[in-house]
Amino acid sequence: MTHPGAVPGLPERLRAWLEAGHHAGMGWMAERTAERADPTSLWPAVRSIVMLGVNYGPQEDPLAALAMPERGALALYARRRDYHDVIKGKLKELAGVLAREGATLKVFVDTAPVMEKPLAAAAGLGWQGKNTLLVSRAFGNWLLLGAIYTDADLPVDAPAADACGSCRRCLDACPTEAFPAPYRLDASRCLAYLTIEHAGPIAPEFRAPMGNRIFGCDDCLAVCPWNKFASEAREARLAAREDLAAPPLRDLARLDDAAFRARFAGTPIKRTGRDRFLRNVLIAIGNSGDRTLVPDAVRLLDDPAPLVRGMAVWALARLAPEALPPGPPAGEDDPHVLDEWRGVRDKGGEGAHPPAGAAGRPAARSDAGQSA
Ligand code: B12
Ligand code: SF4
Ligand code: SF4
Repeated sequence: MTHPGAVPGLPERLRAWLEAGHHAGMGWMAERTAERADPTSLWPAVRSIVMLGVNYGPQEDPLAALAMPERGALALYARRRDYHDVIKGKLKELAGVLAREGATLKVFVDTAPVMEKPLAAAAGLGWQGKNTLLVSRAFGNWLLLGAIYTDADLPVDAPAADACGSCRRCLDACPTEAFPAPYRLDASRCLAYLTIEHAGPIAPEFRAPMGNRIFGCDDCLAVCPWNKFASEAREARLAAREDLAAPPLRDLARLDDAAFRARFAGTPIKRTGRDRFLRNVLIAIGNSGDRTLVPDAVRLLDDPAPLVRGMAVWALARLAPEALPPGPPAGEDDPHVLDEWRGVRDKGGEGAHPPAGAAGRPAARSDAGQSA
């Protein structure tokens, strides 16, 4: 538990992040900044804040799928039911108890401008690590957060001290060099942003480093030494779905809109929509080195969605340039798709560069910034 003034300097830190453009295309982060950085601006009556962390610790190595380039790697949080629903349910239970004492309450899980990590750190759940996430001595990096604001005066906890020390594993593990400095993240370079939040084509420089990460990224979480104290998630409603541990890219490339919605119903993946997801799957196919996936990429050259057609061009140019027709089909007039075709022509084909998966491993940090 903490109080609304527990993190002085938050408005300045948020402003610096926004001024640096580190929110990328998330325009909503630049709106309602006063409410985000100061709980009393969001709700003047707030006196105390209860922060909740829900453990979603993995059963196995969360990065195991990265060694299987013909399969997709999904962030751990996404391989299960949408945490928003689950945490909101838990917060409401807790809020019910406080409400019986006569308090007024508001419950938030990403639903309002609330800075959950610094508030959770102030409430003693852990500290913000150099990867910017809330790291706990008891659960490592695997806590999802939610908040209750209340007008009741509750006792406050002491904040937890930063225990990163001289470690910088998370910073060094990032495949796209998304940390301009410790404790600072430039979302425009982060694969979690690019694969989930970003709507358009992913810039070429990030495609090879993506490897087979098709929804989110756990690299800077999974390498943290504090995870040795983590335990497996106990909340049954957050149990991981086995079919999402490392799904074959072939199956994912065949999803139409209805199949996509059915497969990912109730998970955070559904939110991105089929076209954005297929964009990511095609980049993974391009990186896979698995030529049995060529027919699927060829078929997607004719997909109704320009985002998908464009990435099919890139994937084939990288995986099997000889399978790519000599130029765009007559009638192709989407500027993004035509750009991809131009890219192939100008560079003589991405296939000139060995796909990341060709060596049996997905692209790692050393691939960042290479031709893609
Ligand atoms: C926007 C957002 C994103 C963006 C930007 C992430 C970011 N780091 O800001 C993107 C899309 C990239 C993203 C990615 C992910 N996200 Co996100 N995201 C959010 C969201 C909605 C807001 C975060 C925010 O306020 N950012 C603004 C910046 C300015 O705030 P900040 O990160 O706290 O930045 C601080 C530092 O810069 C610090 N600072 C600056 N200098 C210094 C110096 C020192 C010494 C210190 C200590 C601090 C410091 O000051 C800032 C303010 O505290 C929150 C939910 C919420 N409402 O809080 C979830 C949230 C942070 N995400 C979450 C998760 C799980 C993820 C992913 C792991 C998902 C995945 N596997 O793909 C990745 C992790 C990437 C990463 N390393 O951060 C969880 C994190 C849980 C936890 N244990 O921390 C949250 C809290 C959602 C939830 N309800 O559980 N996310
Ligand atoms: S989530 Fe992945 S891409 Fe984003 S900062 Fe962490 S390691 Fe880098
Ligand atoms: S990996 Fe190291 S530097 Fe990064 S959050 Fe964990 S302890 Fe801190």
